[in-house]
Amino acid sequence: MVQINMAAREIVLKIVYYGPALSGKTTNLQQLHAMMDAGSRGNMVTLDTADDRTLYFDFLPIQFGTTSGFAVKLKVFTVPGQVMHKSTRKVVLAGADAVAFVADSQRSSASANAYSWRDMEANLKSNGIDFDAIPKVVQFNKRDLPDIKPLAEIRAAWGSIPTYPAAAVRGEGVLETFRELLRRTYRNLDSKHSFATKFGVSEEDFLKGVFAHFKGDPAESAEPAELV
Ligand SMILES: Nc1nc2c(ncn2[C@@H]2O[C@H](COP(=O)(O)OP(=O)(O)OP(=O)(O)O)[C@@H](O)[C@H]2O)c(=O)[nH]1
Ligand SMILES: [Mg+2]
Repeated sequence: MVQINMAAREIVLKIVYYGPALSGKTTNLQQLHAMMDAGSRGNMVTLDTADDRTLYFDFLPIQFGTTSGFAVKLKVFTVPGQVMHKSTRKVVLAGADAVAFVADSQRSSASANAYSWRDMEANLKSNGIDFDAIPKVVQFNKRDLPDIKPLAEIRAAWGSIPTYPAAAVRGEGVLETFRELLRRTYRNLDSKHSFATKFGVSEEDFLKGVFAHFKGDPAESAEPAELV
């Protein structure tokens, strides 16, 4: 859960990338890491099996300042998607402040996506986290592959939950997903902790603070046409 340290003027947030096996969670973190300037990111920790499947988690620490002098630390994790790692997913999800759900857009992955979404809901609840209230964004990854669900169909099915198209392997849609998640995280924090008035950190200040450290920051989320 969010840690706010008034004396050190510092806030620590935990963000978790969740989703079925092979959907591209680790790839999202690798791309975020590659796009950041070296001063704001820490080393990315990856615990893999031999065939590149996440065994325990990936971890990417990000640190930035805001114009009001507040330091923000983001601890970004991925869970291992393979079904057998259920208990690990629950542990990694503990204390999460926001979740990015990475779904695989291929039609053949629909049931794996649905299974993983329900698994996330159950694991959030068993960690005492309010599933409805936690900030979340859904990314439909692998838009570069054939036989994917059209975005219109996806959005009709997901209703009010924001969905972002991506081809994470090409770095497309990765920042857009992250930006929307951070925006929602900020708004949630502000409503719970009056962030803007108490700490003098506005939404713009918060988002600018982090996105100043990314190369090729996409301006307000214009959707790359080729992903639709
Ligand atoms: N075609 C295509 N392949 C992708 C995309 N994103 C990731 N991949 C590939 O999909 C495979 C799995 O990606 P990972 O990022 O390791 O998936 P994961 O969700 O971390 O998988 P687990 O750790 O097992 O849960 C890798 O071979 C990636 O290169 C994409 O946008 N398009
Ligand atoms: Mg992985």
